[in-house]
Amino acid sequence: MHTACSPTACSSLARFAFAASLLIAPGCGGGGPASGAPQKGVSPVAGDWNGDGTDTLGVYDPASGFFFLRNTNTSGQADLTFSFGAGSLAFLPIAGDWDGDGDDSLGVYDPTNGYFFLKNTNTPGDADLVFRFGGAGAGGIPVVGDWDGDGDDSVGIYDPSSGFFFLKNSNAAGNADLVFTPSTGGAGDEIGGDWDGDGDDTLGLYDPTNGNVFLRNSNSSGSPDVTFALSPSRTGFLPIEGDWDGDGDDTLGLYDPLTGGVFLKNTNANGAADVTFLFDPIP
Ligand SMILES: [Ca+2]
Ligand SMILES: [Ca+2]
Ligand SMILES: [Ca+2]
Ligand SMILES: [Ca+2]
Repeated sequence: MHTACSPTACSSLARFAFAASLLIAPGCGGGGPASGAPQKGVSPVAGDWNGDGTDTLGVYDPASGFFFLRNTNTSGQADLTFSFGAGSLAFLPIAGDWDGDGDDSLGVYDPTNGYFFLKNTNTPGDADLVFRFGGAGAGGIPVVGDWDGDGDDSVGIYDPSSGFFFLKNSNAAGNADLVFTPSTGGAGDEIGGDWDGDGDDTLGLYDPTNGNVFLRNSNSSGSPDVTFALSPSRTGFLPIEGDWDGDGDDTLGLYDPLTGGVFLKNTNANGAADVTFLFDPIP
């Protein structure tokens, strides 16, 4: 669950037919929300910020390093606004339940050196966890999920240069716990979530050129278990995933960073969005 994609990061594409949830966006911390100027290069993140069992949207603004989180999937202003730690325009935002206490919080990944900066609370301050792990080199794309189904989310990296996923079951330095590459070809944005509601998160892929989604229910090489077309798919729309209706499985959605349009689907199947609203927290 929990992912975000920036137009730049996500376009660095993955080559395979399924993928995972990832997040991506440049960012960095600063004094306060930037004002004026166009700031539509924002990236969506999704998570259960208040621990009530449903995932909702957030937006990360790379220009200011601020996160804007909303606790309901409805139009309106952000319920939480903050930045944390030092930042860099290269940073990519991620979200997950790092400490397994039931709520999701934020993090950023620095693709230039492989370091993760994770925060256990959605508040300003220094990161609670800072580490990098062996396996993937620089230039990776972060993914997040509860790969082992033990109740906490941990990170992973997709290495576009090799096509391998490196997943870690703990948010700490060390070697990757799972290393594999998808067996099928394709390009798109990696996503991750608990597609089948069995308690563990697995990978998937969204192809922004046609809206096709490829989901895999196990973290291993192989063909996708579920394929469908997400709509309305348009150029520039970014995939998000989460448990929008709190029924225990993660499903897909799309965010339009230009208008703040949100389109959420409650099933991983063809068809129109079940929930649509606007979340455009940056004037
Ligand atoms: Ca929630
Ligand atoms: Ca938590
Ligand atoms: Ca876990
Ligand atoms: Ca699962």
